[in-house]
Amino acid sequence: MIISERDEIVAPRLGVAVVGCGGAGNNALNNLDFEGTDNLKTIALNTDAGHLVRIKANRKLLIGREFTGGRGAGGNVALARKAAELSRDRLKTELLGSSLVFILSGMGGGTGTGTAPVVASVAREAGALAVSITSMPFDFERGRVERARDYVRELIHESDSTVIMENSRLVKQFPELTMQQAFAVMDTLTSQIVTNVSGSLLKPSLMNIDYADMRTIFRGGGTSTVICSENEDVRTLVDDAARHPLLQTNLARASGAVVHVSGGEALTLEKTHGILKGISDFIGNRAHIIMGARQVDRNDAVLSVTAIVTGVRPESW
Ligand SMILES: Nc1nc2c(ncn2[C@@H]2O[C@H](COP(=O)(O)OP(=O)(O)OP(=O)(O)O)[C@@H](O)[C@H]2O)c(=O)[nH]1
Ligand SMILES: [Mg+2]
Repeated sequence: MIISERDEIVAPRLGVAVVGCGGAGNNALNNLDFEGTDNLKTIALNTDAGHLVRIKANRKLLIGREFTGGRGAGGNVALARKAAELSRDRLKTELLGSSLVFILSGMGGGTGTGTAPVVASVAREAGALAVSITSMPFDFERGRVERARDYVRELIHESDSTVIMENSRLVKQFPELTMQQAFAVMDTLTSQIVTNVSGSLLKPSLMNIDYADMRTIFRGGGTSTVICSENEDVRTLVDDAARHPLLQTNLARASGAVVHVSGGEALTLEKTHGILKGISDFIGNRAHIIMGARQVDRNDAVLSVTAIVTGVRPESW
């Protein structure tokens, strides 16, 4: 191809979409703070009209009204899946133009379990990288645990990468937490991952994450886990991240990681380097690691790190 001087070469603008599926997915979506992030779209999808009303999102899709009356799927995965399948075209229209789609859900109920794999499949059809973030039920949720195990495989199959957060793991680590507090921990983690990764793709950063690199990491990912920590001191920050309750102890098979560091004025080049080096040391040098760093508007000295580590299977599987 010959490009004349008058031709302007414009890099295509990246777009990110975040889709909340079912109750848990939409609660997590509602918790996100995307202020000032252009090119980011939030979509709330549910069979439950009453829950959708309470969610803030750029688009709200009530699906399956003809068979649920807008009252939720009541744990019926097949019904929710059918509702999502019938809404593929609407969904695809919403997702066209997004390079990265995060799909948020909690496994174990009807809507999140049945719709998240369909959303992931539509996202990929629309040309996007589909990264699902889902939670597995608490052990005491009985029937839901088996249902979640059966169906999460579908989600993994349809997504480029699936971040799995196990509620029961959190309980073992922090038995004093109430269920609502445990959900809040999960929702905060989801929020940090989604906002940091989107931010360092879309916002000007000290070190931007490269979309092509991220694609490579997530494409080979399978299942992933998340870690995060906050501290003023670099060493403590890295040690806490390494001991994160949701982190699988066996990182030997980790194939990649997307690591993001942020902080206010305290985030010097030396500290950024120290954190990134510390994190890559414990993830191991077999993994393909990409990094982003962004200075944010905060006037304390707290630094924070979040990472998605790919190729890590939950221990209990
Ligand atoms: N992180 C998080 N997890 C939740 C929350 N609420 C429920 N969960 C978990 O997610 C699983 C699925 O629950 P919901 O998302 O409410 O179910 P749903 O997908 O709306 O399914 P139906 O209501 O049956 O259509 C539960 O078994 C819980 O383990 C929440 O607010 N945050
Ligand atoms: Mg529901």
